[in-house]
Amino acid sequence: MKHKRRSSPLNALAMIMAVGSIMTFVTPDADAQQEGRRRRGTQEVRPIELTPEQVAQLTRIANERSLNVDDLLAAAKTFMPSGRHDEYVLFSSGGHSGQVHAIGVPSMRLLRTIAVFTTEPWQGYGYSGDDDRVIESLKINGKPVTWGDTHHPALSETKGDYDGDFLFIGDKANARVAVIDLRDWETKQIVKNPLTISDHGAAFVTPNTEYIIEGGQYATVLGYGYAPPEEYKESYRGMVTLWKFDRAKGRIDESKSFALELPPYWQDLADAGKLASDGWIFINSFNTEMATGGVERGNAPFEAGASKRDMDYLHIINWKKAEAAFVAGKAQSINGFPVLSLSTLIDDEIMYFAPEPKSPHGVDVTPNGQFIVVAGKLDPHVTVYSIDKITNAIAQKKFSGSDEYGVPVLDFDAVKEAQVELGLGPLHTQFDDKGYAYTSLFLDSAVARWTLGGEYAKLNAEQPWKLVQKTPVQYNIGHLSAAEGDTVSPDGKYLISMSKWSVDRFLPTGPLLPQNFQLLDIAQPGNTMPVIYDSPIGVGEPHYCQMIKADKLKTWTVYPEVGWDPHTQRLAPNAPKKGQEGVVRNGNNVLVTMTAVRSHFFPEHVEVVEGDTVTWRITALETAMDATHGFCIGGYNINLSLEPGEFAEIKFVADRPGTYPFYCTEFCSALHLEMMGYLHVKPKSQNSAAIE
Ligand code: K7E
Ligand code: CUA
Repeated sequence: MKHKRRSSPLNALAMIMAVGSIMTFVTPDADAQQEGRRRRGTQEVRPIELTPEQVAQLTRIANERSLNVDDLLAAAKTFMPSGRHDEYVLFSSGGHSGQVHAIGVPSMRLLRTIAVFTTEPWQGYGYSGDDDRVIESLKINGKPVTWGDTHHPALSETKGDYDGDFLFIGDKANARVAVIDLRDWETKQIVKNPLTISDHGAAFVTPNTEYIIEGGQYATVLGYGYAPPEEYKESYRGMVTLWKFDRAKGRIDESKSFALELPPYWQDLADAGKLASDGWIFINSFNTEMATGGVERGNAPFEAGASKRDMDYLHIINWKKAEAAFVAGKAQSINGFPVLSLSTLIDDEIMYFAPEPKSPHGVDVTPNGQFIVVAGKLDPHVTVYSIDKITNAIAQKKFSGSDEYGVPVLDFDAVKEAQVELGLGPLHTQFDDKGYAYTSLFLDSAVARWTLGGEYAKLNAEQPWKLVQKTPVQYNIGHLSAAEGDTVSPDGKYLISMSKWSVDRFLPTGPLLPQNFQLLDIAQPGNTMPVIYDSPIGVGEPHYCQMIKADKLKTWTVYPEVGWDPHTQRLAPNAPKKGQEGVVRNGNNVLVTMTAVRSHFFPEHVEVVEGDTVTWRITALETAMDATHGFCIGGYNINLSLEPGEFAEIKFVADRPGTYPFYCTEFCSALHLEMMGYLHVKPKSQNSAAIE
């Protein structure tokens, strides 16, 4: 039943007429906007030859701006003329901003932030009123946890190569994993690990994205249990979870996912084997001392207790055998989630340990899968293991003993391929196409280039397993990322140094300074590896990023059909259609059916009564690229982003009477400011006279 205010000067007929007159007025505006864009295209590309006058001009500008020749070359390598697109896209974690940032390479321009674990109004992420889908997905034990600490993004892979379909990322603070669909660059799913509070080794994928790996970090009593620190060894446990990915659905299938119980060491980063090592997962650990800290009780602090031993354990896990044990029903349920016990891991020969030097951090598998590189944090070397040596040692039972929980420990010398001294504080390693590896040196503030051995030795002029050079970075690099650097066929060319401290690199921004992403040109072999761009990252503290060739992405620029629901990636059956708009009351429930197109909402007046439950559906009728509208209702904490073709639904109880302007929050057109309307929430006391 439609209702209207008797006294309203805008009766339905007048409203329709007003809309009609605006439409005729608006159409030329929208067309002119499109036409103007077509006229201003990209500049023409022709080979250049600098005239003596131009050389003189360049020289003069360089001198005026105090630029040297290297600076000019760096500018030429990174500058993107207007309208030209970058060759690579870097998907970066946003650290405790909870988001993912997409950056073009080599220009280093920030293209977009993707809202993941933190609500974000520009994208209408978490601002659709009561029962918001995002808020629901962010709930832990019934309470919304509206931020995350994103560390490791992982692009989906097919045969060990980025396929450009999906991106996964872990939330270290809350042990969650998110799935982002790279057709519309939106978060589609968030799963919470039922075993552990926080994690770290997430997300990493197996070579065909069969599983998304989520490794733990700080041991707890699995399944949200409790035990005092005195019972650490008996009751606390580590874990790694294998989330099964259903590619056709584009979702993690929780019913086919399972975990492995690990000793209460602090598992750190993980990587999946590929090619030669396909079927294996490698996970670092520290605090194999099982220190329980307690400075307040006069004990050694964690930092000392957890660094006492010279060796920790590289966890070597056969995930195909683990999967077989899970399918065979060998898992036990903890907090409703299937877990393979430590004894199953030992009995079924699923997991082995290899000693690794002192509190390692990064573990990275070479593109051919042959070598596993571990970087030691407190050890100036990287330690390289060979998968052939590991599988031989397992077959020949070359063990140096077992750990406290009975896990067999492989003999270090039997599995070690090489150790290469690089410098202070090695953390993470990446690879290129010329047989080089690149390791971040946190304490040295440098990127080390070194040579791999085996089949890689023939790809460059230097001796295998040798440091080639170090490029200083500013300052204190954490992760680094090379073009297609985690695939079976890296591109080389570009490397990002994710420098944690920017100190004096940029204008100060108060006491909170941005991070510094530095672009290194790694195209030349040998000892040439200059930094060619510094990019302030003032949107969080990124940890890891991955760089994909832009032409692998199959991005939609508008939704495939008008009335599209991005959450289901399907046409929404109840999406409002043009001509069906209206306001329908059913008891205390009011259903608003609305469309949005440049430059009006239809309807423009919505009248409800205090206490009504309002369901409000909007379809953006636009089909032109970039014709996005917003929709906000001030005071009700509501804001949507309505991209071309998108359908969205909001729900709220109209619990405060008043006259609420709603408007389009995206400057969409010349008449954007007029793209508004009123929500009239009539006080209950005046209601009896109001409804016909
Ligand atoms: Cu080194 Cu979480 Cu990968 Cu930070 S981690 S840097
Ligand atoms: Cu639509 Cu502004």
